[in-house]
Amino acid sequence: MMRTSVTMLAGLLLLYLAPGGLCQGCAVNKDESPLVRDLQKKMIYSVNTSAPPNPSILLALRLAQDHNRRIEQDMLNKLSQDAVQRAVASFSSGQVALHILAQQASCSKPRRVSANGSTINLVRLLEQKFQVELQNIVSHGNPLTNFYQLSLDVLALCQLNGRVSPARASALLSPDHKKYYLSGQFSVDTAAVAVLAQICLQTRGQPLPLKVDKKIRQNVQWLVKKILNEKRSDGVIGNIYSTGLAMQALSVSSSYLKPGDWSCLHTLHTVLDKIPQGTFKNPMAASQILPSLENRTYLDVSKLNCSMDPDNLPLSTTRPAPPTSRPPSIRVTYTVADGLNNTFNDSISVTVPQGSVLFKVMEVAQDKDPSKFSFKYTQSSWGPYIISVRGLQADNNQRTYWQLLSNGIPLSQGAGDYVVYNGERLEVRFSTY
Ligand code: CBY
Repeated sequence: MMRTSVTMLAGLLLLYLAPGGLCQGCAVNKDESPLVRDLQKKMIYSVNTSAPPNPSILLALRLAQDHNRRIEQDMLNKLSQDAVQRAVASFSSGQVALHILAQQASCSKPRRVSANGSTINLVRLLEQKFQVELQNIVSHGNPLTNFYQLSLDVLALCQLNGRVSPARASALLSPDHKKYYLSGQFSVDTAAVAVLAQICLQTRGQPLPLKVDKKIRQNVQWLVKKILNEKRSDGVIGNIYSTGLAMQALSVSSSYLKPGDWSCLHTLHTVLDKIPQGTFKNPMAASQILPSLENRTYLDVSKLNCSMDPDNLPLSTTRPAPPTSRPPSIRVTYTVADGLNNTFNDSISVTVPQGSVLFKVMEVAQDKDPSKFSFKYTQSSWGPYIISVRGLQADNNQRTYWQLLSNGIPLSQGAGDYVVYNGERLEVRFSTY
């Protein structure tokens, strides 16, 4: 009897001392929680009826402590409708994966999503889309999308016990420059989701064959080391927009960390400091940071108990009013360049109201001189994504894209979010990643 209690106590102590472990207390305290609630409310207000519903937002809201049940139910219904209507043709594999996680987090069954009298099996659809991604690797050397989405696919299939072989998945997510680097820069976001996916494979279902288990350990060890290499002195990992996913990855792989490798609380406080500055204004950015503020990860979605949710997040019906006074004008230089074949390189001076985003600059330039500055974009979950400038189009199979730069340095925000300042030199450059 005595011995059992001693063993139990020792076990508890170990759990407490484990780096990044459950009891380390990497959660916001009472004083800080209004910041988190604020972020949550902004995400809810951002939902706009003309844009397609966004599964990352519901996923994040479901992982939070506080809830507004009516709004979450409403989002779930809209996502189900969208899945039934658009999934087969226009969803990428990663979008299907996020829809699956959002459904699971809402205690709803991703294998039977119904709306308007139709039903769709999202897990089967993902299995099919995942196969098409793998075929594209064989035929073009690249997946149809990217390794971020392949990792989301493995994560969602693993959580739902879908068809995914751990042996093949571990080969797919093995260390490789082409998989984890974008434009010569290590992609912390991609690595973080790859860690979540592989920890899922390790901990769900049957124990893995020794060889596969070893391979996954090696992969995770490499990914964790690379993620830690991207840690800045202020605790940001990669950039501020990859930090939320990196926190999730490091907190599920605490057994791979040495004491002192990472202070979760240090990172958490830096993130909290950025909330009032509007750094996470983009609802997609908010959705990727929120789970880490709640000390949760995407691996927790299967553990949520929806009937226990409090309905404690009241929303005021009046939205914050936009400012009315007219801001002064500022002037910037805007350049479009074909950085690969040097077929053009043109600049224009543009005047816009203070507080304008890069996208506005691009529109004004396009109006002034369409023959040089015309462009096309698609609406992504992050906002406008530039697909072509002056008829020159980005191509995933060639790994080409339109890179956004300020004074020669790549932006860490998209054209719809980046606020320009007076005298700035902005550029949109055709590049490879
Ligand atoms: N989502 C995806 O497939 C996107 C995965 C992702 C790794 C993503 C970042 C990470 C995330 N957390 O969501 C990603 N970006 C990718 C893969 C890409 C490539 C897309 C093409 C492909 N192979 O699928 C590519 C071309 C390398 C890319 N991102 C380009 C850009 C630039 C877009 C410019 C344009 N043409 O409009 C840009 C603006 C970088 C630049 N300076 O040109 C860019 N990305 C940025 C800044 C970002 C961050 C956005 C942060 C923000 N606040 O807006 C990002 C979070 C993200 C989205 N990209 Co990419 C990375 C970061 O900075 N931490 C799956 C889907 C289902 O949701």
